[in-house]
Amino acid sequence: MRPSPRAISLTVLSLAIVLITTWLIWIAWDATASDPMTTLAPLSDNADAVQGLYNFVTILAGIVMVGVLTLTLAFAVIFRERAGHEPQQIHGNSRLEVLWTLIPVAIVIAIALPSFSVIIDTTGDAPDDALEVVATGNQWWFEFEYPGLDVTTANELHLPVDRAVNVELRSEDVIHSFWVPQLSGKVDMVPGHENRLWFTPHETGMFLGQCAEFCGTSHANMRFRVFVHAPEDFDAWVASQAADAEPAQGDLALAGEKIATTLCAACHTIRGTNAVGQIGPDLTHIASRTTLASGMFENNSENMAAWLANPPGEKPGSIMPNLNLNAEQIEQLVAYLQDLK
Ligand code: HEC
Ligand SMILES: [Cu+2]
Repeated sequence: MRPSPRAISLTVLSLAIVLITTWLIWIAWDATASDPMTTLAPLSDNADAVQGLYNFVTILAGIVMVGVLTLTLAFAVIFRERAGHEPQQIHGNSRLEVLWTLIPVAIVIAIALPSFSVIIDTTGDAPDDALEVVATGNQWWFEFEYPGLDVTTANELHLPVDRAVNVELRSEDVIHSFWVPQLSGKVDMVPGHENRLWFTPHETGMFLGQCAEFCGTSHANMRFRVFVHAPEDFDAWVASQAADAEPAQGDLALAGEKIATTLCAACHTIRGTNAVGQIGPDLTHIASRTTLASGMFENNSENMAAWLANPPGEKPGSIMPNLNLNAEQIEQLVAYLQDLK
C-alpha cells in the first residue's frame, strides 16, 4: 500500500509544526536566559538544584508529549475509515490496561524521587559557617541586617561569593516575598512569623531581586539588588558599613545634618547622630548605595533632590510623606546625605 497524498501532506504539516514550535521555544529560551530576571541561568547551588529538576521534568514531559502526539497522529492515519474495511471488534485488553497504568506510575515515581531530594536539600538547615542575614519586608522597601557585624542597610544586599548565606525573612507590615531569580526564592516574608532560606552564590556580580507577593500600591517598585563580592571586597564593605556616619564637613552639609537629625530623626537612623528612627531605611551610609527608594532611581544628587521634594510623587503610596522642604533645605540635605559614604 502506498501512502496517499493526503497522508503525506499531513505528515509534512505535522513535522513543520513540530520544527517551528521547537524553534520558537529555542528563541524564547535564548532571550530569557540573558535576562537579569531569568530563572533559566541559575548562579547559586540551590538555584542550580531547582533548575536541574526543571530540566529533568521538562525532558521527561517532552518525551511523553512527542510519544503521545506521534501515536495519535499515526493511529488517525492507520485506522482511518476505509471503504470495505470493518475494524476488529474487541472488549478491552487487560495486558494493555496494566501496561498503561504502570508506565505513568513509573514516570510519577521518577519525578517524585529527585523532587523530594531537592526539597529536602534546599529547605534543610544552612551549612554551619553560613553568613547570617535578617531581611525584613516593609511597604515598599527591604531592610538587611547582619547580626554580629553591626551592619544595617536597605535594598542592597552584599554577600561574599562561595559562602552560604542564611536569610531570615520577616515582615514589618503585610506579606512580602523575597525573590532573586538567579540566586534564590521565592519565600514569603510574613508578619509575626519567621521564614528562612539559604543559598550559596557561586559567581560575583550584581543580581536583581523583586518583591514577589502583591503588597500594595508600590509593590512593583519594591525591588532590591544583590552584590556578590570576592571575600576580601566583602570584608572591606562590612568594615565601611559598620562605621558611624561621617560627620558633616562644610556649611552646606552642616546645615543639612541639622535638618536630618531633627526633621528626619523620627523615621531614619543615622548612626553616630541622635537620629534613631526605625520607620524608614537606615541612612548612615546612604551615599554608598547605587539606588534610591528600593531600586527605583539611580542614586545621584538630582534624583535625591527630586525624592526629598516629593516622595509620594516619585513613588506612588510612599510612606515617607512630602515634608514641604524648600529648595535651600533640599540642597543642604543633599550635600549632607551624599557625603554619607
Ligand atoms: C514619616 C517617616 C519619614 C520621615 C519623617 C522621613 N522619611 Fe525618608 N523615608 C521613609 C520611608 C518609609 C522611606 C522608604 C520609602 C520607600 O522606598 O518606599 C524613606 C526613604 C528615604 C530615602 C531613600 C533611602 C534609600 O535607602 O533608598 C531617603 C534618602 C530619605 N528617606 C531621606 C529622608 C530625609 C532627608 C528626611 C527628612 C527631611 C526624611 N527622609 C524624612 C520615611 C520617612
Ligand atoms: Cu512587597
